[in-house]
Amino acid sequence: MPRFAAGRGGFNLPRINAFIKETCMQANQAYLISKPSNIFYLSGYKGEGYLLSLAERSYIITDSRYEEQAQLEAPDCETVCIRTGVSHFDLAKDIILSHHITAVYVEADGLTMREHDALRALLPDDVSISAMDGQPERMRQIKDEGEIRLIETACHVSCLAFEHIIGYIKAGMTEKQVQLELDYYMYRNGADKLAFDTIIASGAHGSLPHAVPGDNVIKNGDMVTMDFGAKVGGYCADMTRTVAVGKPSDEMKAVYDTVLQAHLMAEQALCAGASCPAVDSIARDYIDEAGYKGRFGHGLGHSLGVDIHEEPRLSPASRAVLRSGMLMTVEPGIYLPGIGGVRIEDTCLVTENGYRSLIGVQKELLVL
Ligand SMILES: [Mn+2]
Repeated sequence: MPRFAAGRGGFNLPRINAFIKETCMQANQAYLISKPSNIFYLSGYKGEGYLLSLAERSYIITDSRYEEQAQLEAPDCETVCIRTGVSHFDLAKDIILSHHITAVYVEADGLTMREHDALRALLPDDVSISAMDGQPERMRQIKDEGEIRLIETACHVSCLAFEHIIGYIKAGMTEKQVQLELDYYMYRNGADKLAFDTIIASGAHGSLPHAVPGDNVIKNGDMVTMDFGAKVGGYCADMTRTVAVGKPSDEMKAVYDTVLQAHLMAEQALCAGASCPAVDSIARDYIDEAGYKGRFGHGLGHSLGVDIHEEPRLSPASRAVLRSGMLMTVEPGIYLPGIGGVRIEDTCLVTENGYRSLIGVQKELLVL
């Protein structure tokens, strides 16, 4: 598998410059980024610490364990390291004061109250601290070509793992066995990490949308839902397939057909300009009208990228509109407590005229 080194060789200087533009950053302003996914997105750096971005220069504030890594991964930033008696925020304060910064912006969902209070106590009263306006997350909604390539690769690795696992699953295995084989296969075939903990849910366990694979033994006639994804070069894939091990019941077969139809109809509706709640309701209304009202409890899908769940969401509560370059999952499900569940999920690229699914494996019911 090809390896991708996002963050090497100046790749991120355009990102930092775009961030400066997006925030309309002034010479007296500083942006303190503490969420690892935003630090990575903007600078390329994957380790611990903070990114302090100023109009004229950006800094990675970290410790000696990460010094060399930060210099390699974020060559466009200056790396500064804490030492005994000098904390991350002491270093931030020195940079802030030496650049005559009067306004510091932080991530409202990135700093703990303890961190906020420590920073406040260190800075002079005439330096304000306030929440930034979600600019990194806003930028992350639209993926560039490099990001799309990484997500495609992550999806490809995930699909290879699916092709492998359908030849492996047998009645008598536990969910945990299937999970270990799937995860191991992804790691051996190009995954740097897993995008999230793999879900394997068999039989009645399938009614839990986020089931944790356990010692449940897969029985003949069970449906098995597998929700998983590789992470490659810092970017996630997300896919779900439900397969039958032996002939399923007529009831579960009908559930499968309904979910598949809802999935296909919703996917067809993906297009730049489509409203997120409208796409959600295509799948939801179909499932409701098929007699499963209330059995599809979660949203239809979500965006993904550096994180497995990003904005926007395909959900009734969303007010977002799809744009070209967004990556969205489409994952309707039906969950029947005590009986089982079905979910079918693709990761899709939204385009000007429609969409392109990055998950190239069969959706019609596979009976193993
Ligand atoms: Mn998902």
